[in-house]
Amino acid sequence: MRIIALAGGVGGAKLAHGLAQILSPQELTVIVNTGDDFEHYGLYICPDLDTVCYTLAGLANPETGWGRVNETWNAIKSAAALGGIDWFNLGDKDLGTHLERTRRLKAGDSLSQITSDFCKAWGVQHAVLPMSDQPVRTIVATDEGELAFQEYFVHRRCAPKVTGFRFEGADEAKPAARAQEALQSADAIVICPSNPWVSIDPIRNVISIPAGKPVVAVSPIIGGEAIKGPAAKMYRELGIEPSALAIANHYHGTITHFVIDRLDAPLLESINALNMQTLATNTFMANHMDRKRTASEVLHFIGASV
Ligand code: FO1
Repeated sequence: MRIIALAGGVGGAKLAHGLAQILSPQELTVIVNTGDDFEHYGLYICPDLDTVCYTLAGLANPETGWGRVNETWNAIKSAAALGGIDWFNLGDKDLGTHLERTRRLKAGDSLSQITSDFCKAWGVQHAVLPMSDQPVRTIVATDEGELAFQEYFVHRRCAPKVTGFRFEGADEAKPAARAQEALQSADAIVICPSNPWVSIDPIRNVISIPAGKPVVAVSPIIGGEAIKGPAAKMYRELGIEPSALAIANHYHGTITHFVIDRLDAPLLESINALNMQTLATNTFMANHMDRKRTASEVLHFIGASV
C-alpha cells in the first residue's frame, strides 16, 4: 500500500518516524511543510525538512525534537560574542546542513534534489519531499502586526495574539514534481499530528489532496492542549475552543478518517456526526515504540495490510 504522510515539525516527524519503521521506502513518502523556511545569516534554513530528515535518520536532538543530537554551539556563541543574532540556536553540526543547502541552492539545484541527496548521506531510505521547490512563507498576523514565522515562533516565543495566517508565495508555488506524482499514485494519505494552522495548511495551500482515497488525520490536540507548540493557543486566540473536535472541523471535507486520543473519547459522538470514521486510542508518542504503535494503529484503521 502506498502511503503519503503530510508532516510539519516535531509532532509530525514522530508519526512519520513510526510509519517509516513499518513501511518500506517503496510504500511511504513524506511530504513536508516549507512555510517555516527562512534566511538567517545569509543561510537558507528549512526547519521542518531538517526535523523530519534528522528524525528518520536517528540524528535528531531527543530533548527538543529539532536540530541535531550531541550538538555543540561554538559558531553561534562566537557570532553572539561579536554582537550577532543568537535567538535562533544554530548548532555546529546543523550549520553544516544550512551551509551546504545554501551553496547548492545558489548553484541552481532544487530543494527536492538537495533533500534527496542529504537523505542519502544521512542514511534515510524513505523519500522526504518538500511540498514545493518554490519558496512559500508562513506569515502570522498578530495584534502587533504581521510577523515572519520564526520571528513569531522562536524570537517572540509565540507570545503575540494571533489573528490570522497567510502563506506568501503559495499561489505561485507549484507542488514539487515528485510530491504531486506520489499523491496521485498514493493509496492513502496520513495527515500527521502537526499544527494544522502553520504546518498542514501551508501544504494544503500548495498541494491539492486528491479525493476518492482514504485520508486519515491524527489529532495534534489531546485533552484540549497541544503536545508541543502553540496550536491550542492559536485556536483560542482565533475564538475556537481547542479540542480534537476543533481539529475535526478544521479538516472537515478533507479527511475520511480521524484518530483522537482515548482521553477525548467523549468527543467521539460529535466528531462522528461530521461524517468521518473516528478511532480513539493512545496517540501520545513518548518513545520510538509509541511512534511505531501509533503508526500501526493508524494504518490498520484505514485498512492498510501491514
Ligand atoms: N525552535 C526554538 O524554539 N528555538 C530555537 O532556537 C530553534 C532553532 C532551530 C534551529 C534549526 C531548526 O531546524 C529548528 C529550530 N527550531 C528552534 C525549531 C523550529 O523553529 C520549529 O521546529 C519549526 O519551525 C516549527 O516546527
